[in-house]
Amino acid sequence: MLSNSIGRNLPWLGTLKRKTLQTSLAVILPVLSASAMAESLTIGFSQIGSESGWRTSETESIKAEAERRGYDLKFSDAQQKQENQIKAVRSFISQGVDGILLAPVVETGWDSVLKEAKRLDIPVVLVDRGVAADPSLYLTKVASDFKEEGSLAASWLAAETNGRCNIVELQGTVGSSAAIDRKDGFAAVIENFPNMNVIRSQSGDFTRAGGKEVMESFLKAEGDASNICALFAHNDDMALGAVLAMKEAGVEPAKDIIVLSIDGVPDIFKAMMDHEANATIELNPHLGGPAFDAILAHRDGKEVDKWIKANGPLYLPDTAEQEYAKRK
Ligand code: GZL
Repeated sequence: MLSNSIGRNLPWLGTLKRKTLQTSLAVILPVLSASAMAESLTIGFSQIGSESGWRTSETESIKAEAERRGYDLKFSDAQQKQENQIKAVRSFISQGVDGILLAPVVETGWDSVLKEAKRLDIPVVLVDRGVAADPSLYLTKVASDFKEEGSLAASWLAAETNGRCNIVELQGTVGSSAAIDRKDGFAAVIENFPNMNVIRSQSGDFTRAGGKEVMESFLKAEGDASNICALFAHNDDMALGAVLAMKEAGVEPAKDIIVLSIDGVPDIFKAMMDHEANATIELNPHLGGPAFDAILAHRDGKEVDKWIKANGPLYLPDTAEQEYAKRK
């Protein structure tokens, strides 16, 4: 079809035999498609902050992927404040970027700024967390199923403790989809075990300092650790902070209290090698590729799924050394 149209519109081509034309097309088309692939985009990326080792890995991975593709990535670190993220998204919109990546610190409060982007047909891709907004307001979400992570964590703990365990829980950032859904997924499983109970639960805001501070308060409130069977932390950084608090209180982490968390950052594998952590569920930080591909697909007029999932497996100390070597 294309060969006919080229023949009609370029008379000099008319003298070429079909074979020659097909040869020409065989040369031209790959170049065209390659240049379409190498289309240089300008992308705005509103990142939450640098509260955890995982967050830093995610930022570095997305920046590296943009670099690899030759994109102009405009990066904003919101220091974990939603108002800074909204300001950054508005700035990207006024700069007329080709697409926006948003890691939403909390679930609510995004409708108006997402509508502003939609009005100008600037696709917004949610990376790593979700929003409580009309899905038509964003192109897609590239994130794990946090409920699945929570239920995987609880299922492992139930098997590990024969369904008998008093648990203290370090929740992530209040109002974040990661914290809300990990907590719900975990609770939905342990409610099937009458002798498994979350006896204390509080937010450590996904940071090491927060995890340490809250774990200190749990130990103080309990008087000693004998009534605590396990810690479930919504991320490794809070678990590592809690491990410090346990050691300062003379409690042996991973022995006196099981240490279970999520992210799979290098330091949690190091803690396993030091016999100070028991299990982690990997969270994939490499979200740039799927996010950028979704924007390209949108530009090509293709349908994009509303949720591009990337759940990871649970790791135990028996493979910690090789996992640490891969990640450090
Ligand atoms: C989850 C992500 C969480 C990580 C934490 O996708 O939003 O935020 O589990 C990070 O390490 O702070």
